[in-house]
Amino acid sequence: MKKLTIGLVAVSAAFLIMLTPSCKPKNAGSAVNADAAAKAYVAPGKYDEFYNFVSGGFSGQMSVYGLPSGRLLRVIPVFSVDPEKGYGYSEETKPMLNTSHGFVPWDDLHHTELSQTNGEIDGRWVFGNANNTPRVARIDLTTFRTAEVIELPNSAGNHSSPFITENTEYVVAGTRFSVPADDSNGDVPINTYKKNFQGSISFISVGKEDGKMDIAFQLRCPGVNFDLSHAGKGKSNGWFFFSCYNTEQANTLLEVNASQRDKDFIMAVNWKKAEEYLKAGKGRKQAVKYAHNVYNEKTHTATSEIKTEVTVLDVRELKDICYMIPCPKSPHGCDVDPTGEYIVGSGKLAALIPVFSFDKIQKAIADKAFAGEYDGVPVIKYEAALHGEVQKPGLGPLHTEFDGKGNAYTTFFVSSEVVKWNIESLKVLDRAPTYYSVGHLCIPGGDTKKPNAKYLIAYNKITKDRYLPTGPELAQSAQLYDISGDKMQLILDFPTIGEPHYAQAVAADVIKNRSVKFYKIDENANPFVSKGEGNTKVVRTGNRVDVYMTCIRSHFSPDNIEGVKAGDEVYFHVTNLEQDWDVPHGFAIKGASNAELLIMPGETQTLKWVAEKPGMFPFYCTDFCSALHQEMQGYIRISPAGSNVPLMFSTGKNLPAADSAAAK
Ligand code: K7E
Ligand code: CUA
Repeated sequence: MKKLTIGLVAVSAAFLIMLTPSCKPKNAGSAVNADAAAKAYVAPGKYDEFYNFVSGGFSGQMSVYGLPSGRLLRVIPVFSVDPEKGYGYSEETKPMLNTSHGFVPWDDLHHTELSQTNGEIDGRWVFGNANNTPRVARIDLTTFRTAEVIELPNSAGNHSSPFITENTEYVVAGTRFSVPADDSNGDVPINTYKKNFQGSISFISVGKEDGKMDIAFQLRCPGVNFDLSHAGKGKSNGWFFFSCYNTEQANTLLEVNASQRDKDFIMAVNWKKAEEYLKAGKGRKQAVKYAHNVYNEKTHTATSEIKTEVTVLDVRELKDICYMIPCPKSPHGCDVDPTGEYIVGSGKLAALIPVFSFDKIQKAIADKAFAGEYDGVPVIKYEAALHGEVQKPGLGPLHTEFDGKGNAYTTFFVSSEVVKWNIESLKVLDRAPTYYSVGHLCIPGGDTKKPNAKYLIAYNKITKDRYLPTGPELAQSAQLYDISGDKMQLILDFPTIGEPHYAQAVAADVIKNRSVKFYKIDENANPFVSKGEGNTKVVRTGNRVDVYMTCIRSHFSPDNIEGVKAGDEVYFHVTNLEQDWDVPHGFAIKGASNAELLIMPGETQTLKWVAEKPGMFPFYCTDFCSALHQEMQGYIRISPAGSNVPLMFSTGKNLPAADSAAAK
């Protein structure tokens, strides 16, 4: 949160001040006692009970923690290059970061969403959103790798994303920024927002077996900011709910100008209806450009395809797809309880939490209990949709998850706490301080039909004095609570990578036995594979040199290469011949301007390296793989352009002497 600029005036100043983080809660020092700490203790050699998939925020990655220990198990590169793993640097993975804007090496990942079957987490995939250059990624949980990335046209700031339907039929993504449509002239005055800007929601279909994503259709919506969303479930399956702010349609100083109205909206979307219209041919084909990137597990190679068309349904014309439900005030989170009956809006600037009833929404639609239209979309009367309000819950409600026992847990950014309340009675039952301003929260399965409500994790935006100082920026933090009893009990703090937003967790058993241990070398279909040392070679084509290399404990083959010349483009295609769990080898070469390779057993990865000048260039394995890891190395000799040193390579024996100077 930024400090208030002097000069901003009265109207919203009080609310804005509310939004700045609170001071340090009292008793911050003694939050955890030894008994509580024992609950988070996972003995050496023991596994955690849960996997926790945490968004990395502006790191663009996703991190995987074990719970309850809070141990960091892995960082999965998704939308940002990761030199540690060669992601976005190896020739095979570069296409994953291709977009209609070209290669984009960074993004901002806010939300993780695990795939579901029948409204329960099935452990197959986890999705993530790119907030900046709008994309959705699918991570395969057999490999913990990004398997697919799809870009979203007509979007900017893909924030209310990626949320899924209860059988993962769709991953849904709403644009944060409204912008002119991609096929219209965007070169218009900014203050023509009301006339020229539009909202867009993408329904991305997901292949039942292979998970393959495709943009099934988009909804053209009023120009507002879509913030978050969740699918209906059970009785409300077939519907999707989006929080909207800036219904003022302001285009400048939103902190004031988008806080004018007493109520913004939750937009209810009948996606089954949209499907009917789509079938009936009511969609308009629109010319657009977006990238669709897929990683092939057989070739260990990604491809990127630019697609050129989407089908758009205009909700201002097809009146019974979307309905606006007034929601106080600048709603952020939009969460649906496990029964599918209750929809919770969390107005950042509201002093209460409104809870809407799906049955009442249906009745209001049937009775036409409307209070007019908003930009062509019917507005349901607030009272007609409302189940009730939680009164005085706290300040700055953001997000809600559920325990499956009739209770909801809401985070409060301003008052820095998690508040437990009963969904039926709307009574506050418990509150627990967080240290400090909390954003999202996660209960394993907490947005599904079957929460596993043993723990709750709060993801905090600001940690102040929880950790040792680390310069001007402190570690971001997660806090773990035991919620198995009536009262929440804080049991652990752990720092996180980047800035955590949403996270999801699932019982370890759902995932751990599916984990791939290594790639079968026989099935390696990378065009540059060497399936044994006997197949290794070095091939020159003009000034391109392809090195077909293998690695196995503890040498490369070839490990002596001569006859490469300054200016040559050298492609090291390194195949890891190991067929054992957890024996990666690394490959790094002096002067490489990209990264290392980290090659999994049975895999082939390629590093491009330009031989800039004559000299001797060592390469080595970066991953400690055996007692003789430090011996795992080699040399490539670079001769001047035009030299006569013949192309030669070997392992375990000397190359015939060729003297570059003498050969001239
Ligand atoms: Cu951090 Cu989900 Cu981007 Cu709320 S959002 S906190
Ligand atoms: Cu291979 Cu170290």
